[in-house]
Amino acid sequence: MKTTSFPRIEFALFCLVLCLSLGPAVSGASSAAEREFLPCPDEGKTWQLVWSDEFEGREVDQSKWELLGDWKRRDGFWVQEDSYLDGQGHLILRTKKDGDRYTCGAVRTRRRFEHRYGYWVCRCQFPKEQGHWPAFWLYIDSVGKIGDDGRDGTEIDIMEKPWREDRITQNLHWDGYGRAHRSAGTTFTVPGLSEGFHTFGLYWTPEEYVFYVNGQETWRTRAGGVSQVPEYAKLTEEIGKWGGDITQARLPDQFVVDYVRVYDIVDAPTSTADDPTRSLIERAANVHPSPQQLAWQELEFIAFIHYTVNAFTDKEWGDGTENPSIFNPTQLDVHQWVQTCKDAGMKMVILTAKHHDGFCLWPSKYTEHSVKNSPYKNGQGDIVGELAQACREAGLKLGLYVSPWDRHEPTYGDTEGYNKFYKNQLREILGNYGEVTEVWFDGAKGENAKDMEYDWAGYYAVVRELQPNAVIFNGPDIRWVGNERGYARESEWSVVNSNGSLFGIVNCTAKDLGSLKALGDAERLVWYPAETDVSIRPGWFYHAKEDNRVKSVEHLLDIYFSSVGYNSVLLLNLPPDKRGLIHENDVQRLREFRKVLDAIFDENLAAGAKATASNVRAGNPAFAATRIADGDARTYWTTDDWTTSATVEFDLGKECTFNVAKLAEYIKIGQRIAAFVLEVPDGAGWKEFAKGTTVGYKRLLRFDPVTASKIRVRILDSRVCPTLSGFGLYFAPPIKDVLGQ
Ligand code: FUL
Repeated sequence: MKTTSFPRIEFALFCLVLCLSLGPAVSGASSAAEREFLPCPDEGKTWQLVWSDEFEGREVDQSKWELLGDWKRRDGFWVQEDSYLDGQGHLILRTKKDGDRYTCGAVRTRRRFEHRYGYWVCRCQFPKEQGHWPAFWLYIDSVGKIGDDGRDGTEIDIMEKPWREDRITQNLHWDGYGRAHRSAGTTFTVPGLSEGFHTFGLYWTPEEYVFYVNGQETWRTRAGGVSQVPEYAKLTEEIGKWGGDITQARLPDQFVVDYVRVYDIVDAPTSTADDPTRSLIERAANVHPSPQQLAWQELEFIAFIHYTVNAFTDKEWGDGTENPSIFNPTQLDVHQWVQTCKDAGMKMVILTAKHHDGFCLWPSKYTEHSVKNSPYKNGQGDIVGELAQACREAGLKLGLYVSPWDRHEPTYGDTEGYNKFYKNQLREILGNYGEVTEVWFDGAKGENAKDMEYDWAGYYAVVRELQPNAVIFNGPDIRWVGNERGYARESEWSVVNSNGSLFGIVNCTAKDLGSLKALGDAERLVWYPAETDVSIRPGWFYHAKEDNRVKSVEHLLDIYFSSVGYNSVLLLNLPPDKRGLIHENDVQRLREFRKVLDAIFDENLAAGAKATASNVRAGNPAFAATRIADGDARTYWTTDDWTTSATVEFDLGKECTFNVAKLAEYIKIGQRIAAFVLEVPDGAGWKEFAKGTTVGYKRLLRFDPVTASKIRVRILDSRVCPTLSGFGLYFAPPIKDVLGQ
């Protein structure tokens, strides 16, 4: 390796470009992405983010990265288990001792993202110990080709740090690694480099490479003639003497990567600053869910369990004067509840741990009005604890409803006293039963309820402190769909303009929350998805007189298509009876409902269909139409920015008959689609057979049976650029055939 002396750091050759001038970014980039150092583009050009990983979530996204190993590498081994996410937005490449061998992590984007030119940048924090070193580099197999210098492929080391001191090296290697091997490089010191996070960037044009550290140019070169071929990114740890003596290292040690982003130079769009509508669209398109909101959305179908003294008094709202001795469920079986929910395909159970009557289903130490003074298990029962345990065993999530309106508690009405009491109860219930995934705050309050101010900010703070992964309903995370009938809006946008109030954030019952008009001044755009709560019976609580009024399968199916199928989560209530069991009629109806859902969605006739699109973002295969129906929800098709209408054609390979379609957007980066139609060939051209407005996480459509071997999705309108990460065609047989009626 040839090293040159440290060049002058030329401060003047870069500029700070705010993301706001970037044009809409197709990324899950966190707000950190809004302030990225980017080299100055030429007049009339701008930067566009074409690929990135912010390392959010819990698992490395293998549609982006290949985990290397397990195999020998230099003096150690690359093993897959040493490459993982820390759950705090970082990729960790760990170096450790494993028996008598040393292992470390390494990842690459080979065959997932290969790209030429542009600005490649990684933000990372270095390991502390000797004997191993981190690197961020680009590579392609043709580096091994001899001739044509490095134009046919060059190893581009944007950063390698084999030293403990504040020193790094940047290098180029081409014409293989044998006798023809050529290289160029630079090594230099940057004070403070060994502490904290730093960025390492490469601006690669057809004519030259410019290297940056923390936005400062460190090396500009045309060595090797400049690679003209797409290359992939590598983030690696390596063990070897170059990095010192590994036997002296205190292990494990970590190389922490905050993000990798790749930007391309594109024509600057007409300035959005002079065009308020365009700038609003751009902002709305780039609001995206938190990891918790995304995980919640993926649950799709969840259960509500309404249970309290009302099951014994035949009421919907208890008044708090009930004697706990009436609460006597003699056959209560949380396993029956959980199994019923699980069999129905529900992924979470939300229990009314305390309804408006104030009666607690756990033995709260803050009140006598609870199971501890009831005959249930002789006062030894704890339904919250029992349910939490049963959910854990069955792999279902747990949610808790704790009514702020409490008609029993004497302090209710005294703002200070009651808020203290309520927060104590929240702490008790959120701190003692393991993981809680959703906390349900009900705004209901009777007309004659005593006046007082709820401390919403304080309540939410308790949830965030004790259950940081929980989403808050009617708080900052999830909104009420606006009715209790089970129907979401046909155009259900998850991006809304908050009105600044803490509870509910928006007017949940408004007809239109998400259109550009509804976003209004758009001062506080937030991701705020809808949850659709509805009961399987007319009432929320069990009443024997409603045993024959359990909703029909047709009705439940209609609700499903209008909630899950309208970009919402369906929260279906199942009220246990006096025995403490979900009634046979409800269980039976849920079984039938599941059977019908399975009969519809069992076979996706579009799975693996050949797909082509009228536009693919930057012509990049990573965003090709083939990513839609590949069965992987983490890959998606998208277009260039401001290509707001486009078509995707699916070739099913054979004639199929279908009457249900499913579309899914890649909402991790926002919600975009505003209008679309589905079409099939009619001899002369294409004929429309179904249409819709928003898509979001999931859009389901029902229509009369269509038979075709080709189908086209025509996106008529979207915000900045549409995305699709899933597409399905299904045949729904008549319900009576499925149920053998
Ligand atoms: C409402 C409550 O008043 C009902 O009783 C029920 O719990 C429903 C889900 O929310 O606001």
